[in-house]
Amino acid sequence: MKSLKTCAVIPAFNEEENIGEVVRETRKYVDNVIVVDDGSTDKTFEEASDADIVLRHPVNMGKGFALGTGVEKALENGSDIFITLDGDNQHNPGDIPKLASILVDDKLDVVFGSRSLNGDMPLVLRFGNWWLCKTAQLLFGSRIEDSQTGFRAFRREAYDKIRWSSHHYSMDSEIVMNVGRNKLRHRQVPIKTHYHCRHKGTTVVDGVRIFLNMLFWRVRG
Ligand SMILES: Nc1nc2c(ncn2[C@@H]2O[C@H](COP(=O)(O)OP(=O)(O)O)[C@@H](O)[C@H]2O)c(=O)[nH]1
Ligand SMILES: [Mg+2]
Repeated sequence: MKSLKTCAVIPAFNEEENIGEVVRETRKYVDNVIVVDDGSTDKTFEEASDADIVLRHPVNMGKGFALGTGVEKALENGSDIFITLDGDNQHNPGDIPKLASILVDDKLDVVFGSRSLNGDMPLVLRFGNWWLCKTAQLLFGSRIEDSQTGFRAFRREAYDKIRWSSHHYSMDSEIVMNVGRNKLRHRQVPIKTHYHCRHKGTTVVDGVRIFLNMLFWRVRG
């Protein structure tokens, strides 16, 4: 991938314990790292300082909004390939070359890092994820096995069709909807995930909200 510029965009909300390591690992695999500190009240901003760019929302806006802020910056920066991954160390940055090279070599629009739904994933997440994937398939024709993954790669040219407007966790399903509706070329690639401390993360209420949003998008057309 000689001439294509790669950029990782990492949303982070109160991730002072994880973001430093995520940034240092991610730097090994991309040209630029952008962190969006989403109104954290801890030392996330300072801990992210090894990134090329650290943006800061004055107040918490939600993961979807934070990723939007980061991708807009990466576009300005002239990046060609965007990789999104979480700032809580759940993803392995070492998987980035795999996602990016499949995207480029197979001339795809999006590559999803797909977590195993029968491995370490806690039961409630596994069921919720399955349910949301089935809903997306029925409503939008998207055949994605892990629609809630935050680890994905896409190319600049596809961003207009992928672009989401959800501020919170529904953004992952909105991308899946956009892939189905716009028939974007995509692939799912297995990735490893760690489920360490789950003091935060998607809840059942988030799952219901995502489901209702999908119904709304379907009706709105
Ligand atoms: N929970 C939460 N995470 C956010 C927010 N803004 C950015 N993030 C980041 O988004 C990523 C995924 O969030 P997380 O809560 O771990 O969700 P999950 O693991 O996908 O269920 C993490 O890197 C968070 O730091 C926000 O408003 N709320
Ligand atoms: Mg998480």
